[in-house]
Amino acid sequence: MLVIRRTICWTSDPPARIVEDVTQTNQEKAMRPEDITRLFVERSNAGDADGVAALYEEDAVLAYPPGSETVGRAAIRDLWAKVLAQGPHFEPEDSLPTLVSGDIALTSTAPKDDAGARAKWLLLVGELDANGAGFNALSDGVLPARQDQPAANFFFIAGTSGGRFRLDLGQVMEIAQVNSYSWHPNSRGPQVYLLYASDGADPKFNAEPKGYVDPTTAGWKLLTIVDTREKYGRMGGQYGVSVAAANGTLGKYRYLLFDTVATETDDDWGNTFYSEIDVIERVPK
Ligand SMILES: [Ca+2]
Repeated sequence: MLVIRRTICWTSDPPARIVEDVTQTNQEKAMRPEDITRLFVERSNAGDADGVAALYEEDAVLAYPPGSETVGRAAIRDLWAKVLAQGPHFEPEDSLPTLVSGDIALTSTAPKDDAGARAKWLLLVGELDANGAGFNALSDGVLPARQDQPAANFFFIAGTSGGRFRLDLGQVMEIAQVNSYSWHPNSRGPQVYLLYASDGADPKFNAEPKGYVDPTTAGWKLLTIVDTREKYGRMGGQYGVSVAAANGTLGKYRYLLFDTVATETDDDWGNTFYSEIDVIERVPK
C-alpha cells in the first residue's frame, strides 16, 4: 500500500542536528548553526574526537551506528575516537539555507558523493520552458525563495500538458521515499503525475519509453498516481509530496519515470513549477 502525504512545510534531508557546546572554553564555539558543519570537518580531519564530541550536547543522542543509538557525549566521544582512528577524510560541503524555528535550527549541506550526484535526469517527452532552470532545479537541494520564481523551478513550456522524464540512479538501490516539492500562487502549484519505477531487469525493459508507449508494457511498474489538486477552490501554494510505503520500502529500483500532467487546460498555465525531487535511499537496519 502506498501512502501519499501532503505536507505544508518543507523538510531538508538529510537533517543534521545542531547543538552548541557551552562547557568547553578553550575551543572555538559554533556561533552560527552553519559553523557546526565546518568545525565537524576540521576536527574530524584532525583526528580530534574530543573536539567533535564537544559539538554535541551532554545528553545528545546520535543515530549511529546504523540501526542503533549512541547516547551521551562520553559515548559519542568514544564512538568518534574509534571512527577517527581509521583516518577518514571529510570534504567540506556548502551549507544550504538553515531552517530556524525558535531555538531549533536545522542545517544541511549539498552532498558531494550521494546518489544525487550520480543520478542523471533525461527528458523523454515534452519541451521544457526556457525560463526555468531545467533539471538543475530538481536536484540542487535548493527551494525557491518566492512563490513565483521560474528560474528556481523545473517546468514544461506553456500551452502544453506536462511531459515525461526519467531519473537514472546509476545503480539499483532500495528506495524508502520519493519526495517532490512545488510552489506557485495558482494553477502551477499542485502536482499531478504518474510515478513508475524499474530495476531494468525485465527483458522487455525500454529505458526510454517515449511518445505514447505505456511504461507498464515496457518493464516499468506504476508505483502511484499523485494528484494534490483540491476538488474545489483555487489552486496554489506550496506542495510537498512524499511517496512511501507502509513497510518502509518502495522496492529496489534503478530508474524512476515521472509522467506529469498539467493541472488544468483552461488556459496555458497548468504546468507545475517543480522545485525539487528527492529520492531517499532506505538505510538497512
Ligand atoms: Ca531545487
